[in-house]
Amino acid sequence: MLHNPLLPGFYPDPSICRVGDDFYMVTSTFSYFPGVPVFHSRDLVHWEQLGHCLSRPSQLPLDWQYMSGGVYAPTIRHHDGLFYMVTTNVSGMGNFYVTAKNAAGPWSEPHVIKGAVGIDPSFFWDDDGRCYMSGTTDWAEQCPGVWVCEIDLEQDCLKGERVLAWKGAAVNAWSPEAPHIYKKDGWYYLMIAEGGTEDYHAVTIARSCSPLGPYEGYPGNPILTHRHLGLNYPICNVGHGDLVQLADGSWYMVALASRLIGGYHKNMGRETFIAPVDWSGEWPVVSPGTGRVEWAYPAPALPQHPFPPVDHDDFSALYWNTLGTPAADTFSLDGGALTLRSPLEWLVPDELPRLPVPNGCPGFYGRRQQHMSFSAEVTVTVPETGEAGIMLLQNGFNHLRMGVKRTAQGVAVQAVRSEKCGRPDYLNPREYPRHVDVLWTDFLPADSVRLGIAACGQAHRFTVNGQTVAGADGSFLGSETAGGFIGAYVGCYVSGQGAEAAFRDFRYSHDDGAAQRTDE
Ligand code: 6LW
Repeated sequence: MLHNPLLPGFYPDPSICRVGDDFYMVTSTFSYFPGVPVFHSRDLVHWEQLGHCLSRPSQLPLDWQYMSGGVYAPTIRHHDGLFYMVTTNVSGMGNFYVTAKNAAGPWSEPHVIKGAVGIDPSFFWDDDGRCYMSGTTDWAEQCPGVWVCEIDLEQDCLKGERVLAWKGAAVNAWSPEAPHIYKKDGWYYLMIAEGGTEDYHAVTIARSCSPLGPYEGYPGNPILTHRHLGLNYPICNVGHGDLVQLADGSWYMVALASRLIGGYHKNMGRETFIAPVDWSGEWPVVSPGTGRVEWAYPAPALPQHPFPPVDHDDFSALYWNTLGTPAADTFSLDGGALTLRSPLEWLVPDELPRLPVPNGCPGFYGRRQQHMSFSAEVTVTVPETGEAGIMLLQNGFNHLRMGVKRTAQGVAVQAVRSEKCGRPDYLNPREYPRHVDVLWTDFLPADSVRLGIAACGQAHRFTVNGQTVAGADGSFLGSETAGGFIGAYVGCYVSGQGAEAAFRDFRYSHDDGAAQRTDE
């Protein structure tokens, strides 16, 4: 079976392409480093991560970045023996692409595309070899819509004027974005997302006899949305899709959506889902028969190709990220042990969730929360200065953490809930009240301690050496209250000027069975 979510956890804005018998997929990563993970599959069911498109600081500068800044929606395509990944670094570089002969890398240095405004870039090659770029109009432009323009990949610039190709299906459509062009039966189809990335999200489509338009909307739009299913439907905010055609001619769509945890709370952010598409007629029919994204579908008729399981607990696994671009001395891995360094006390200042250091990581190394019910534990060596521990991080303001620090009374162990709601990622964070609650404190005569955070839905528990010491509701950890575009990470943190801490034996386990996928 094909199970949803296809990529559980914070894997938004999926883009997919096929090269022969192999499928490749990328997703957006905002301020996490390395950026834009690349996944590979041969059957659409099993996926392995090959690496990242943006793995060097020169490809992904993240200076003084909001956590929801950085890298927005990527597109992956393959043309003439080369992979192209085109995306936007919204806080500096703008629209750029990187190329690779092998999707596992190495990927090139960024090619910044001159004259390409807005976000959500995509490439389409016509049969005559010309390449067209599509993207959204800039937020500052008067007319929201998606644009198309021929692009010169020798000079990395647009050829001629951008054409406002389509403004979306709805009258005064919100946030027309995520355009991709496909050619089928002589028509150029322009598929976009509209309605915004929250509960009005939708996928709509138009077509033209020229890649530059004019595009005419499908009268049956949208082709996919859950906007009419209400805020209790367990898969919500479906949109931002990309299509792939299999060798047998059948089609599939990958799209982003969120699983709800205990109400309209999307702690894990936007995840990657998949649905079959019947495109035997003139317009694509997504998830035929039900019209909504299901928890499972029959697998495509392809030979099964599983991959060996990944040890997610190994700090060197590809799933681990720093928050921000790490400086050379930010962290080191020695065998199974991690040493993490912080340039400053980053859990206090009001400037967060903007990354508090220029082109640097404040002192966080984590992996995505991928399950509604999970448990994570790590052994922390008490740092000489500063504080270190385990954290379930939505952003710098909104997190649960269990940490240790040296005090005059001895080694203090604390469970902390930090909340600052009111969409601080978009607006001036100072305008919103922040609550930092110390839920539990004790003093231990130890130099190292095993700290844990576990969740069963929104009921979160803090553990010390395997014993539960405190609990907290976690429903403030979703972007619908915390703001921004990202999903929760769980990992190791250290905070304090020059503070350094060692971590070992990280364990992440989960209890999500098939039943919990449906939020039962
Ligand atoms: C992305 C836009 C969107 O660029 O959210 O859901 C933005 N869609 O297309 C950030 O992921």
